[in-house]
Amino acid sequence: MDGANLSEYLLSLGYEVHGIMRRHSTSESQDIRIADLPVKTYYGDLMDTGGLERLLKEIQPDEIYNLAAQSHVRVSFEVPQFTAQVNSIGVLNILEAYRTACPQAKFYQASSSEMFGSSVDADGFQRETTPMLPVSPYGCAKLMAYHMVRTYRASYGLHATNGILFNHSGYRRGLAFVEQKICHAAVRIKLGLQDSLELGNLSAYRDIGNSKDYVRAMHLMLQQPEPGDWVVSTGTTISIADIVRYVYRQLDIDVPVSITDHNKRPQELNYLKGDSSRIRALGWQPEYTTEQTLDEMIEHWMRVYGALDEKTPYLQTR
Ligand code: GDR
Repeated sequence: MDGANLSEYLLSLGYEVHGIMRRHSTSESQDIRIADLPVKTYYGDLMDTGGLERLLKEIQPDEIYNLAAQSHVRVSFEVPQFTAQVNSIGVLNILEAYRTACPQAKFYQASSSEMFGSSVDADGFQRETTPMLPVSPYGCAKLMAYHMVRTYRASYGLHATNGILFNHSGYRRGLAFVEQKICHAAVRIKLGLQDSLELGNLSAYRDIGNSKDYVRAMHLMLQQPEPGDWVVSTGTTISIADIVRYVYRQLDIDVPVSITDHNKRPQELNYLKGDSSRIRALGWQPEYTTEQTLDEMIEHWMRVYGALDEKTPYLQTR
């Protein structure tokens, strides 16, 4: 999602965009979200150090955005070692390739609010200075990467930056993430295509922005004379139960939610609300509220299911 939205934004600014993608056995779906964009793509993987170095040498980018990860928090409990390999060692691999092949470039690392874990400041916010106490293999792995970026910045004078992004979404969001799962299921329930919604923990709170706003923040960070670490968030928070209530109300439906263990995590991050004053002081602010982002997703699925003959490669490969 962020790769596609960031590509779109950079292209609109006149950038030439190169993207690395993993090879899947279903090759028709691996670049589905950027298929319509003039992005030059290459096969690559954060584990393939030689390939990363060769590509960076060849392309000589001005800016590098590392958005690659095993990005699902619950799944990180099922594949903790793989998650640590990709989300920690993988970042170290790309930092090494960057340092060797194009140290004059600027580097962005997709750090995450999941790094805060159980830690909240007394005023109810998380910010750049909040202690980080992750509660998932995903959060632990992202935290190591965050510190690697800081270490490489300080040790080698690289323009290496962490964006500490809180949850963000939009119509391109994968279906495994809760707000997209809810919007998709609710539209299907509305249209009589499905009769139930299965979720895990409804009492967690998340600060949910819009990916289109957040990719602007990523780019803004790399335009700063000095690298740093910036929180990106809306400053509001909503429970999963309230997301369900809002989406049901928009669609005028009312179906009980079934709670399944399969959708729960061994340990939950209960509460996120980010203070993004530092990046707002640079001129960034979100254009979308959480509710407007949910509306965007509801409308997307209504359009997809309302017009199945429409050319919708996004749907066809799901
Ligand atoms: P999160 O997003 O873990 O915050 O990480 P996710 O949407 O997976 O979960 C948000 C909250 O919803 C609860 N939940 C469920 N979640 C999922 N996926 N599926 C369910 O059925 C369900 N039911 C309840 C979760 O327990 C949790 O509390 C996202 C990812 O995009 C990360 O990559 C990113 O780093 C962080 O946001 C910021």
